Order: sequence, then structure tokens, then C-alpha cells
Amino acid sequence: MGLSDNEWQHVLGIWAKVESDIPAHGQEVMIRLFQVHPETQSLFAKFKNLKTADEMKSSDELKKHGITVLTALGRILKQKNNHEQELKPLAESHATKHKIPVKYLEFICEIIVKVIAEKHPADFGADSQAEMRKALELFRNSMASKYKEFGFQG
Ligand code: CUS
Repeated sequence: MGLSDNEWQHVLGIWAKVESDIPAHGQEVMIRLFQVHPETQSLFAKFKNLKTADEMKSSDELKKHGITVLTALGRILKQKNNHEQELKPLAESHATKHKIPVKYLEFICEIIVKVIAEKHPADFGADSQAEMRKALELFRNSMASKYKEFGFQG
């Protein structure tokens, strides 16, 4: 199910708040993801050696990757599900190079919702969270079907 114009407007309104400080949001998302789902940390060689939250906090690579993730996702959300062009190269690299299962995309999307909710409690209540989850689900569904085109079962 797609989102209405109104719902997209809300989702992008919230995303503008994320963009007010992409590095801080990205860092929090990556650290939280690795703490809640440690298995996701081993996918990237460059993150394997980070053990404590403090080590993660002081890692420039982790910070950079958080920026990469949120920037890519923001670009896709702004296409409002006409994201084929933006999504294809991302799906290809994740299917053939990084091999990130769809399950892990679910994890990271859920963490993103939680981090936004914590940082912007007044602007991101249950309804807004549901809209964001829906938008992220469209993203994941498209990733999953593109994965298959690239021969990765995800
Ligand atoms: O990088 C990127 O791009 C991705 C995201 C998007 C949204 C697709 N990623 Cu990275 C993902 C992940 C990581 O990093 C880790 C773990 C899991 C997942």
C-alpha cells in the first residue's frame, strides 16, 4: 500500500528534522543497531573491531557510514516511491557487494524510527511513526525485489 500525498508530506517533514543534524542521527542509528543486533556489525570489516559504545562513538568511519546511510535513505524517500532510479544502484551494491539481508534492512529501519522518536518526541508521535514505517516498508519491498533481480535472495 502506498502513502497519500498528505502522508508523504508528514514523512518528509520529519525527515527535514533528521537532516538538521545528519551526523548525530546517523551515529546514534549505527551504534544502536550494533548494540541491539550485534550480528549486523560483522558485515562490514571496518566495524568488526569496535567493541564498546565509546569506541563506536569515537570512530570516524562509523560516523561517516551513518551519514552515508541516512543521506541515501533521504534521497530515496524524497522520490515518494518513484524511487526506481535512485534505488537501483543501492540495491545492486547491497545485493552483490555488501550482501545485506532484507532482515537487516528491517532492523536498521526500525532503529531509525526509534532514534527519531527519541530525538523529536514532540513531533513524532504514534501516527507519524506509523507513516514513517509505511514509507520505509515501501523502500524495503523495492530493495527486496531488486535484490532478486540481482540474484541475491536477501
Ligand atoms: O550502507 C547502506 O547504504 C545501507 C542502508 C541503506 C538504507 C540501504 N546499510 Cu550500511 C545497511 C546496513 C548497515 O550499514 C549495517 C548493518 C545493517 C544494514
